[in-house]
Amino acid sequence: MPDHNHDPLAWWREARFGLFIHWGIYSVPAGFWKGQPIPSLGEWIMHNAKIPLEEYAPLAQQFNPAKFNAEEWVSVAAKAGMKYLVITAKHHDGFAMFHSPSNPYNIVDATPYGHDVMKDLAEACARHGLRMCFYYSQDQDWAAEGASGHWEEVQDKGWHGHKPDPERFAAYLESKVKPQLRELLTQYGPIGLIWFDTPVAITKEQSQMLKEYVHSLQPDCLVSGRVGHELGDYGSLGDNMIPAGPVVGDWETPATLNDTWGFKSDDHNWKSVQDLLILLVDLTSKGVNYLLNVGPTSEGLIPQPSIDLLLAIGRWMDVNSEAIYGTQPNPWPFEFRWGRVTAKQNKLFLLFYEWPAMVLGRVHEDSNRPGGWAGQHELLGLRNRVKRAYLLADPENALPFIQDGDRVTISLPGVAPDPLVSVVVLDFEDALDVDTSIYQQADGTVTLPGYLAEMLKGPDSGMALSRNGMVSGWKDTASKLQWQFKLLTPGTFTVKVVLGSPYHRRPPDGGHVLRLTAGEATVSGAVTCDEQVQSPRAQYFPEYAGTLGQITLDAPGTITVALEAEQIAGEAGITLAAVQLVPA
Ligand code: JFZ
Repeated sequence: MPDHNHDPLAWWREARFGLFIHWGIYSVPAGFWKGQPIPSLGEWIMHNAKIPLEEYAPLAQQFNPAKFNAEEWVSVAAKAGMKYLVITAKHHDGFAMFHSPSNPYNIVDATPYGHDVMKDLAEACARHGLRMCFYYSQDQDWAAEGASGHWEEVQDKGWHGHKPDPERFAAYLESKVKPQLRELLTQYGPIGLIWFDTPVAITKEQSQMLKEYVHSLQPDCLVSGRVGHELGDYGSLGDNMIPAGPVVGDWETPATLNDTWGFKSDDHNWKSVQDLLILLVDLTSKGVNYLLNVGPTSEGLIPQPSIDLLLAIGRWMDVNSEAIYGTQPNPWPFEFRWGRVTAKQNKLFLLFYEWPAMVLGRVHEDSNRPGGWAGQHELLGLRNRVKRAYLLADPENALPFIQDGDRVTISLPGVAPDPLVSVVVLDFEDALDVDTSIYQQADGTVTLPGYLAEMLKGPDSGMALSRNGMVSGWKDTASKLQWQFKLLTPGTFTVKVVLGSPYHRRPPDGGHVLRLTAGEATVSGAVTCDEQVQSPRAQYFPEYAGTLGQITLDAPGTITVALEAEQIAGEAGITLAAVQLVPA
C-alpha cells in the first residue's frame, strides 16, 4: 500500500537549521592570485582572476588536507544544533570533491591526498543523526566543454553574460552532470537533498529532467529551488536574504558567517553571535530554513572563528532549540519590535531580542525569586486561554501572568535568562487563535508593513510585492498603498518610512516626496535616506528610515491609512519595507 502520509519534506521542515560547506581547490589560493588579493567570493577566484584551466587545475596537486577529520566537522555541526549538512560536491570550477569514476578531475584521482572525504562525512553524519546532502553546480562548470562559463569560451566572448550553445550544453548534462549525480546518489547511502545552483542556461525541460533523474535514483532526495524554473521541492531565497514578512511555501536562506563562502585568508568580517541568533530566530519565525556556511582551509580545517561561532549558537540551542525545531511560523502576519514568535502544538514561544525593562512600581507582589519580578511584557491579540507561562531556560518555575481578554501581561525576572535572545513559553488551550488584523502594539507603535498593504495600482503600474516582502517597482504617482489598523491609545506620532533598496549592498535613491493620510490627519514631505536601519538582516540588503513628519490621532478606533507618492526619485522607483507610527 502506498503511504499517503509520507512527506519527503517532513525532516527538512523539522530541521530548520543546516550546515553549508564550501570546500574545493580554491581553498589553496584562498583569495590571492600571484600575490594579489582577488575581490569577491573565494570560490569564484578562477573566474574573477581569469585563470586559464591549465593554471588552475594544478592547484589540485597542492591540495592535501592532512588535517581533515570528518568526525570533528560533523560534531561541530551537531553541537551547533544543525540537522543537515550540504557540502560542495562540485562547485562552478568543475572540480569534483568526491571520487568520480566518470571524470578524473576529482579529489581521489587528481590530488596527492587521494581520499574520498565524502565517504567519511556521510558516515559521520549517520553517526550524529544529520542528513548528508550535496551541493552540485549543474549549470556553470568552468572546466567542462559546453557548460555555462567554460573558461575558454568566456575568454573569447568576455567573462560576463556568456550563454553556452544549447546542443553542447545538453551534451554536457549527459556526459558530466548525470554520471556524477548517479555517483553521488549511489556511493554514499541516503542523501537528503541535492543543492543545485545558478540556473542560467538550463531549460525548463532540463531542470525537470534533472529533478526526475535525482528522484529516480533516490525517491526521497529533495532538489533545491536553484535546479531552475521554480521546479525545486523547496525554494531558495537570495544569499543572506531575510524576508520582511511571512512567506508562503517551503523556503531556505543560504547564509555566510563572514562575506565569502569558499575560504579566503583575508576575510575576517565575522558576524556576531547576536546577529547570527537573530537571523536564525527571524528566519525560523517565518518558517524559513537557515543554511549557514563554513569555508574550510586547504589543510582540512574549519576556521577557528567559525567553530567558535557555531559552538556559541549551539550553547543557545542546548537551552532553546525547542523554540526552533519543527515550529510553525509566527501566527501574526507582522513582526514585533521586541523579538519574534514561533509556535508548536499548544505552545507559543516569545523570543526576545530586547528583554523587557524594569517597570518601577509595578513589581509583582508574590515574588519569591531573587531579584523579584521586575519587568512586564504585554502581548496583545492572543485569543486562547493561557494556562501557564515560563522561561524556556527554567521550565520548572511558572511566571506570574494576568489575562484580560486578548491581553496577556507576563511578569518577568529583572535579569534576562540569556544575554542575547531569551525565550518565554506560553502554554495555551485549544487551537491557536490570534487577531491577525493590524493593531497598535503595547509599546504604542504601529507598524504598517508593505506586504500587508492593499496595492491600489494606477494604469500600467509596475508596483508589485517582491519575494522578500517589500513593495517594489513603484514608479508612478497614480498608484497608492492603503492599510487599516486599530488604534488603542491616541496621541501624536512620528511618521517613519522604511525603504528597502532595489540595489545589492547599495542604498536606494532618496528624495521621494510622499504623502500619508491617517483618518483626518495628513502629512507629506521628502523622504531622505539618512538613517540606515541597523539590523542583522539589513547587512546585505540595506534598509533606510526617513521621517515624513508628525500626525495627531485623537480618537481610538479603526483608522485607514493611505500612502501616496507626489514625486518619485530615481529610475528604480520606490522599494517600501514599512511605514511606522512611533509615539512622539
Ligand atoms: C551562488 C554561487 O555562485 C556562490 O558561489 C555560492 O555557492 C552561493 C551559495 O550560490 O551565488 C548566488 C546564487 C544566487 C543568488 C545569489 C548568489 N541569488 O539568487 O540571490
